[in-house]
Amino acid sequence: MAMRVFRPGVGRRCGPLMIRAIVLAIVALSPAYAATVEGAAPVRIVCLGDSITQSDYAHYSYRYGLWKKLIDSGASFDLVGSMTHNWNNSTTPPSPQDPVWPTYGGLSFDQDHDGHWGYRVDQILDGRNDREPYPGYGKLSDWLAGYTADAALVHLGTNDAFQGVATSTTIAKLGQVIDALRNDNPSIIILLAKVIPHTGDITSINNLNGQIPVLVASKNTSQSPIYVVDQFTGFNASTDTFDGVHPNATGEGKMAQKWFDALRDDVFVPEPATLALIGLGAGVAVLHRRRSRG
Ligand SMILES: [Ca+2]
Repeated sequence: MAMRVFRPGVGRRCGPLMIRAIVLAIVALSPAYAATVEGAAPVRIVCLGDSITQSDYAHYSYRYGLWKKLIDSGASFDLVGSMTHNWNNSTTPPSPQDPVWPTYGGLSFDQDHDGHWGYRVDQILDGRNDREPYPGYGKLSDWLAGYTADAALVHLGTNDAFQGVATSTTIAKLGQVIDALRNDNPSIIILLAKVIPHTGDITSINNLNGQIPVLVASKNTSQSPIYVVDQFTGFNASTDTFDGVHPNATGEGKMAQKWFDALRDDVFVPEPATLALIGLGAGVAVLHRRRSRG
């Protein structure tokens, strides 16, 4: 099984008949991912964020559950990023200390990511000077020099909200993150999160999340589409975190599912199923015209 990358904009031009045909094809060929594309290049996915993306040495991170779901789907993918370790709860240059991720399907967890513990959005853009040479020091343009992503899962703004940064500032900086990602890949597909809640006063989180769809609407393009991924709804900070902020196993599972659903819907499509549906749609269209003439 393999999925391929969605071509931005193509789906948006489908007419009602083609959409109906695609739905029929997917139903006919379910499971939807029982499709194979030989030789398709892996879709490079970066998980970009703060500690909620990185997670610490005692927790797998949502990335592990997402990785397993992508494997199960048959997707051809590669997690990318400048980071390969979780946070070790130390402010001094550490020796790596990670959870022991179980192998899955005979594969070892792909640890590449760009989750940076404690980072605000402006620090993602500009770096921070209080952490060198701690892993994670640096900034997005530096990190992107080492890889290119086809899709970015962005969960940022929590630290900004904690530290009282104005929502308008955070949103403006998130817009610059989008610009930086596009500077590295003009056709990147961006999944931008409404961030998860924490157990404190979440007024600022709510304010931020309320502006995420506005930002997405203002920055969305056919070449580089952006989609809102609502990580907030359904996430219970009391029961889905281990410290009121960072996801525990159930929280990681919820986040992984939301990201996976978005990747499935907005980044990957089952190629043969799509082709079959288009073919079916064309046949139906021809049939319809003949009947009309006849
Ligand atoms: Ca990788």
